Formats: sequence, structure tokens, C-alpha cells
Amino acid sequence: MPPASSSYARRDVLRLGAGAAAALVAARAVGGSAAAAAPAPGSLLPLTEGPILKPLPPEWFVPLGTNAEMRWDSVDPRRYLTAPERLFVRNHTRTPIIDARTWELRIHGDGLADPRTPERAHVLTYRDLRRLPARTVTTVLECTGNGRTLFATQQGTPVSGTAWGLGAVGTVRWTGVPLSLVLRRLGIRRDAVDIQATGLDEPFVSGGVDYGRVRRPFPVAKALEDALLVYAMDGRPLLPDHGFPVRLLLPGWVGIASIKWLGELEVSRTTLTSPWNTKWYRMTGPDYPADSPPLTVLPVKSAFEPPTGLASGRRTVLTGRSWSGAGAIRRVEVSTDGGETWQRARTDRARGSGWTQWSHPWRPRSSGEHVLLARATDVTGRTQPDQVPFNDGGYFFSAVVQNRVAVA
Ligand SMILES: Nc1nc2c(c(=O)[nH]1)N[C@H]1C(S)=C(S)[C@@H](COP(=O)(O)O)O[C@H]1N2
Ligand SMILES: [Mo]
Repeated sequence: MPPASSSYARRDVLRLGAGAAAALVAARAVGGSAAAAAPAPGSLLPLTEGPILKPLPPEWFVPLGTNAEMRWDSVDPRRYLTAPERLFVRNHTRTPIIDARTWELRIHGDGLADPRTPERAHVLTYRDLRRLPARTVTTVLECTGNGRTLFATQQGTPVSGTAWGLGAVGTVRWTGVPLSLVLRRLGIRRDAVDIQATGLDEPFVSGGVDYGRVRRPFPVAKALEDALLVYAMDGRPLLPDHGFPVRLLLPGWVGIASIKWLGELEVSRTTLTSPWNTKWYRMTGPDYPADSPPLTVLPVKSAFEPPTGLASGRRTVLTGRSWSGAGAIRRVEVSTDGGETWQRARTDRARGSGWTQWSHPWRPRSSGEHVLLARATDVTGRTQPDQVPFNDGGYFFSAVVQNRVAVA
């Protein structure tokens, strides 16, 4: 760390209680000498081969360029949580390797009580963060484009973009520090409206255009409600692919809102934008107005764990999961005859804002192809429709999915 940077970093530690602040300064002094030999804050160590670093066994994942989709036929109906090793990965570029000892979160902007330019940002280290009171929450993480290929296979209107089936989703137990706590300790202005979160992965270049680092603004209200600065999944440090050392989590919102490898937060008194809320992750197309807002809350969806060993006359138990960004799932209905008749599935109680598991006994009465459907309704009354309007980005495919299965 260059001397100039470490001197202001030391001055600008978060204003905590007097005792805690002293401890932070002491910690910083120790960190400072270690950091002298280390790369600059947030800089990247040499990259390895692939865009994703964790193993991607073909039984668990479908590789999709810089991304990887979880296979639903690898999901164990007896397990509620998605293990970090099995969670889908969505990378705009590639997973950076970041040293937690030199990582910094820089917080600046004119929405702070004591407004700061980026150069004079408040600096929060990994150690600082680990010493603040933490919360653990269970929530769904889902990519906005999850189910995109169903626009083609089910509605006959293909869209470009990462060719996700239904596996760009998981339910994870996250641990981190409420962003509200950090903002309260720093002090923010009453008229602060937006916060822009920026990742430390390399700038995103597409079609010859450099869009800069992956970043997306969100309202201060969401920050104060339930945003989390996450450093653990399943009680273990984040895997590099999922944002080590620290990512943002905006529970119930589209995956892109949960910026990985978080490096910067700008707190602003004016509305902020980025291509990730103006160009992408908005509804565009014939059925949407030109000024449709950025996507935020996830829709209602369902997926089966594909059944095996189906045979005419043999009893089986169909299982799956339903989820919504707006709250709990109130009801799940299953059809085993392509939608002619529906029956209520047995649902388990969800943990936190994670998905709801369900089951439904079935004894097929004939061999050949059968179409299985699941339709969920959430606490706000939103139900999965038979069809969804087309949109250019292939976002929010929340229609009831037709699962064709062969019965012996
Ligand atoms: N910095 C950064 N954050 C990011 C992304 C990214 O490419 N870079 N991808 C976003 C998208 S589109 C999704 S769906 C989620 C995926 O999180 P995961 O890879 O941990 O499953 O991270 C989001 N956060
Ligand atoms: Mo995403």
C-alpha cells in the first residue's frame, strides 16, 4: 500500500465506539506493515485458467461460457440448502482472486453526513467488517435470466443471452453485516436516495464497448431495510466464485443486485444509473413501455427435481421447490396430466426467505409421455401464469413450466 493511501486510510476508519475505534486503529497498524509487501488494495493476484475457479463436475453443472448452471437432476430432495460448491455461477468476466488482507471497501458520496469524494472515501477493511455485529439469513439467489431458454422451447420466441435452463437459482444461508449498521455509524443524510455498488472484477467489455466495472445502484430504502455485506455462506468464508472476500446481498432482488467482490459504495443525493439498470435488467420489447423501471423483486417460480424410474402403476413421490422474491409461498398446485386437473401439493415450511419444498404422490396409469406442471402462489397473491409476455432480455420467465417425462 503506498504511504499516502495508508495514512488517510488510518485516519478515516469508521467512526465506531471509542474502544472499538482504538482496536481498529491498532489492527490497521499491524495490517499496514503486512500490506506494504502485498499488492495494492483490491488488486488482483495472477489469474488461473478458467473464468470459474471451483470444480464444475458435469453431474452437478452445465457449463455456459463464463457461467455455470446447477442441474436440477443433481438436487437432493432431502437437502434444503444449496451448498456453495453446487450453486450456479454468473460471471460477466471471470472470478478474480482477492487478498482479504488488502481488500478494502471504499464508501463515499455526497449522501454521507460528511460528504466524501472517492479519493477521500471511508475505508472498511475485512478485519473491520468481521468485528461488526453480524446477521445470518437464508434467502434465494436467482439470476434475472433464469429460465431464459424456455422463451424458445415453450413459447417459440428465442432470445439471446446466457442460455439458462431453470438452474440459475439456489437457496443459501448467508452471514454478514447489515449495511444499515455501517451507514448509521458513518452517518448518512436524510435526502440520500441511491447507493451504487461496484465490483472489483475486471471491466466488462462487450461488442467492443468497455462498460466499466460491474455496478448497479439501489435505493437507500433497500439498504436500510435488509441489505447485507456478506462474508460467509453456510458458515464458511465465501468461495472466490461467489464474491470472496465480501459481496453485497439484496434479499429477494434480482441476482445482479447482489454485487460480488464488492469494492465501492457511493451514497448519493441524486438518482444514480449504470448500464446494469438502464441498458440491461429492465424489460424492453413490444409489450413494455420505453421507460420501464429496473427489475428488482424476483417473480414466483417452481422447479421439479426430475423424477426417475417412472413406471405405469408404480407409486412415486414427485418433489420440487417454489420461490418468490416478494415473500413466502402460500400454495403450490401440481398437474400430472398437462394441466387438465390440478391438485394441491404438500408443502414444507420455508426457512427465512428461502424456497419452499413440496411433494406430491403420483401413480401413473399409463406408459408413454406425461407432462408434469407445478404452479405456485406467493403471500402477495402472485400466481405463475400459463404464458409470460416476451421481453428482449429473456428475463423473468415465470410461466408454469411443462416437464415432459417418460413413463415405462
Ligand atoms: N462484481 C460482479 N457482481 C456480480 C456479477 C458479476 O459478474 N460481477 N454477476 C451478477 C449476476 S448477473 C448474478 S445472477 C449474481 C450471481 O451470483 P453467483 O455467481 O454467486 O451465483 O451475481 C451478480 N453479481
Ligand atoms: Mo444474473
